[in-house]
Amino acid sequence: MKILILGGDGYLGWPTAMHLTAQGHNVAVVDNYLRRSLCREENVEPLVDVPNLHQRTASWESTSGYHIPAFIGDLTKWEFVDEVFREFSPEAIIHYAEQPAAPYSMLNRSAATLTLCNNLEVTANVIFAVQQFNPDVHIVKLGTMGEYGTPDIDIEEGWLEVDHKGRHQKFLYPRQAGSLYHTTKIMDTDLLWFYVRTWGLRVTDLMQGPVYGIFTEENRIDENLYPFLNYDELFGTVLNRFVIQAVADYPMTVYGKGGQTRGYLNLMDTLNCVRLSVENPAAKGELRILNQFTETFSVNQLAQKVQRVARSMGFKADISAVENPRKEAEEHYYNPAHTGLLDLGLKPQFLTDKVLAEMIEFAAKHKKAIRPEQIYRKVRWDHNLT
Ligand code: USQ
Repeated sequence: MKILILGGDGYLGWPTAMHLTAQGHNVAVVDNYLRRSLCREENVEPLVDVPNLHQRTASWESTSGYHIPAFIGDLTKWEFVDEVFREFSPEAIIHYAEQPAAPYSMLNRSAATLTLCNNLEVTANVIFAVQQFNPDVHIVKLGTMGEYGTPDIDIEEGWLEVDHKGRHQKFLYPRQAGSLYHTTKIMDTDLLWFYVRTWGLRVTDLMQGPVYGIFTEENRIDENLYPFLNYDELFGTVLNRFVIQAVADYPMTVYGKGGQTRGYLNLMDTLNCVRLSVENPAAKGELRILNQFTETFSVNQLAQKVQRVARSMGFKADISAVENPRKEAEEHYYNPAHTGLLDLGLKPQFLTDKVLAEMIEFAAKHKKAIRPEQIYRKVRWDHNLT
């Protein structure tokens, strides 16, 4: 299939591009390096330097023979969207092109406004472009499990059947996010649902949990093909952070009581979930919602797993309960459904000791590059915006 990946420079976008070409698809990537420039502005950087998209596509082409055209530009600008769609008319679009970090969205007023405007404008432009150029195109949109929040009832896969005063209706499952970033994802879902009803678009909205890992089948051959591995408080996700903290002899930063439970998945599972979604498209006029994670863990459980494996490898790997900069439930019920992707054929790769040991080994190899001051800067979520 002809697949356009928006946000093709990112932690998920670049590995997805390689994976889909290796599976025989014809892929192009689009990015404006927003995440790179925000990291630079905030003085944080990934563990390992990541070459730019032109360099990475050239490295991938020389090792694999697959060519991936790269469009560099801003998808909030219609002229650029128009150019990309005219040059590469896709059959499917994978939309990752958003400011992806919850803590960054809570940093200050300009970060909040940027997150809101960027995420919603890109989603709107994707919808308008599909309607204008080819309404049959399947949009696969990366949403987040965080859209649901942590309600005290089971979380369903996107929808809730409601019986009310003797009548029945199916609604989007109630959403109540914990950060502005997560709230923009709810707004994305609403926009997509509106245009599915109005224009009969074909959409899959993937509610993804936090992702961990660095290796994929495609990138092991060449360090230049690795994705960003951020471990700072703004852009790093929790398990990647804990692995690097353990190696840096920095006590693992469990926020508050550590009972916060989420649905996690390996980076390789993200690639398979997205591929399965693209290869089995939603019907016309359907908003298909799939919960994208493989196992649930509390933050305490994650820290203890990392501690056990890291200690067996000679690291101290202490755990420290630090003040929680976020506003979130630290002990709560969590039971989300996730059968849709398994039904499509997903074979999960669970968080085994071997997977953790490999991540720890990688971090240890790059230990000298770790900057501890990036790890915990206490961006409080309940402060006044400035
Ligand atoms: N946490 C800690 N210590 C840390 C970092 C995080 O205890 O040092 C806790 C957080 O308070 C939270 C949990 O770990 O309860 C997960 O945090 P995270 O930073 O790994 O994930 P989050 O900010 O929710 O966002 C990440 C991705 C985002 C994606 C989301 C899926 O950055 O793009 O949408 O995971 S989910 O969390 O299911 O909404």
